[in-house]
Amino acid sequence: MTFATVWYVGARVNAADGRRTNGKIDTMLSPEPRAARDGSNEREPDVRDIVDYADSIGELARINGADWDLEIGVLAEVFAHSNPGRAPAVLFDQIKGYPAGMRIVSGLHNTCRRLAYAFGFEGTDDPTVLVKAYRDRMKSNFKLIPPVAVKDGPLLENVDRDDAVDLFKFPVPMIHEKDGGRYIGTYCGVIMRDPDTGWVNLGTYRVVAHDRNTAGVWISPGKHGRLIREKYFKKNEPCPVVVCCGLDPVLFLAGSHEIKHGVTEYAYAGGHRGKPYETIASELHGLPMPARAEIAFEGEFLPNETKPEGPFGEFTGYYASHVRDEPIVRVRRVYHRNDPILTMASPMRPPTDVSFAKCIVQSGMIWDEIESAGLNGVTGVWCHEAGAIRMFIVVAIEQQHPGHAQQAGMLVAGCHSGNYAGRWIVVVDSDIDPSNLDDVIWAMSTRCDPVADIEYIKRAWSTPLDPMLRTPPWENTRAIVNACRPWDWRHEFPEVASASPERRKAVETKWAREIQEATRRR
Ligand SMILES: Cc1cc2nc3c(=O)[nH]c(=O)nc-3n(C[C@H](O)[C@H](O)[C@H](O)COP(=O)(O)O)c2cc1C
Ligand SMILES: [Mn+2]
Repeated sequence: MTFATVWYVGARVNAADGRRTNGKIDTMLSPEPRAARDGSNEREPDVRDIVDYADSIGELARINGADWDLEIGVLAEVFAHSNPGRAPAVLFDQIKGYPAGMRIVSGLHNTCRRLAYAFGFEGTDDPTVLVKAYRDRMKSNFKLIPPVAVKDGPLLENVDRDDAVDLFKFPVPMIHEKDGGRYIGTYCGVIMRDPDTGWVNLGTYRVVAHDRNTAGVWISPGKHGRLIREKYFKKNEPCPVVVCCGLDPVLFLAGSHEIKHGVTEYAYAGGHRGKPYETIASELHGLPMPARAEIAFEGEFLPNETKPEGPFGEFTGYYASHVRDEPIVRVRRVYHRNDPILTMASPMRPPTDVSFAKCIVQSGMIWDEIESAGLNGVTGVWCHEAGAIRMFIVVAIEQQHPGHAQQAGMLVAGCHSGNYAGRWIVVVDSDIDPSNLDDVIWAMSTRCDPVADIEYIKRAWSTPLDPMLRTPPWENTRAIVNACRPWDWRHEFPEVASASPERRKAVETKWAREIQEATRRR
């Protein structure tokens, strides 16, 4: 095993990282995609570009010689847990039993810098700056840009047909001991077309390789791919599908977030790139595949054929959905680049190798949706990694009217990006940094009466993956915690014991050298 690049930054001091901004974001990033601004970056970065970028900034670890069987998944976990939100991308090569060049990457975009690069923002180390940049882009100049079809691309460098199909030609990892199989699709996009409208959906759903040409996909009830598949099955027809399991972060983030029903994730991802994605029509069903993807395979879900699927680690950090019979895909085409890179998201107790970036994007999406719904005075939104991203969401507001905090909490709970599989929504005042758990716990501890200030929403959209649910219907309860100063006596609420910003600045300036010396990282 070799580490070509050893990458290390001292322990992460949660998202705020020692910075005290009193909830205010003091740096701005241009919302314009980089390419649109300076004309560089002729095409959108693909997986390899991001690997190279990570390497160029010292954020890539290389591991040669690891086993696909319970080593690569565990190493991904060790890296992700060693330094949450700051861990390097890990590129596995010379995988046991596979030719050199058949690679796997974990954590491709899971730091601020790599995510900023993927989205075309300037580099920053501050997650709240990125959240704000995302939201500014959505607010100012974001447009959906539909993909364009091209005839050829790197994905077609190798095409295996029918009897030549073998999913295990790739080093499909066995991630954890208790997993029910080798999962080829984790950091993936499952592409299907609505038979009535022609809308193409690309969703991230886990995909197991049952055998050389059979795959199983688990899709939660209500997810777009499931709604589409049900339309075919209702007519007793096979459902065409392409699984892309080597794709760039922007497309992955589009696929794994709640993009509106009827909007193709390609157009959302293209909007962030500022240019259309190039897609190639798949051979059998004409489904659009990303031309620069690493690996994709094509076939059909069969209406009456199932196989046991699971258990598999889930985003909550558990195996909650156990083993069930799920539809299978008969795989008839495999497309891949030379020396392909399988992209992997290793499911584990959070934080994970994708959760930091997911928190940033989901926070930005929720902020965008609640403002679009008319909410005023939002100063921050943060989804916490420890809350499995979806289950502990904090929104900060400048309270402006009675009921404002309640409105904010209800909107976060009810908007499309905040609704699925949630649990806790905490509303805080604008002097609280929502990404800083010390701030949030302080607010919950000192500005909230649990009896008066917690509201419940019952029968909300959850999933069999919710560890607290054992049987259908997959609905759960949300708690909206109002941890803002009570509106009606906010002016009499005890004052915070701290120096005024002016006083603090004056003292900090006078004692700058001593402060720097005393607080330097060791
Ligand atoms: C790494 C990762 C794995 C995921 N696995 C699944 C899954 O197996 N099944 C599922 O329904 N959703 C899964 N999700 C969540 C969906 O991708 C997400 O809900 C997305 O909105 C689905 O796309 P859709 O809205 O087009 O249905 C996963 C998300 C991530 C980040
Ligand atoms: Mn969708």
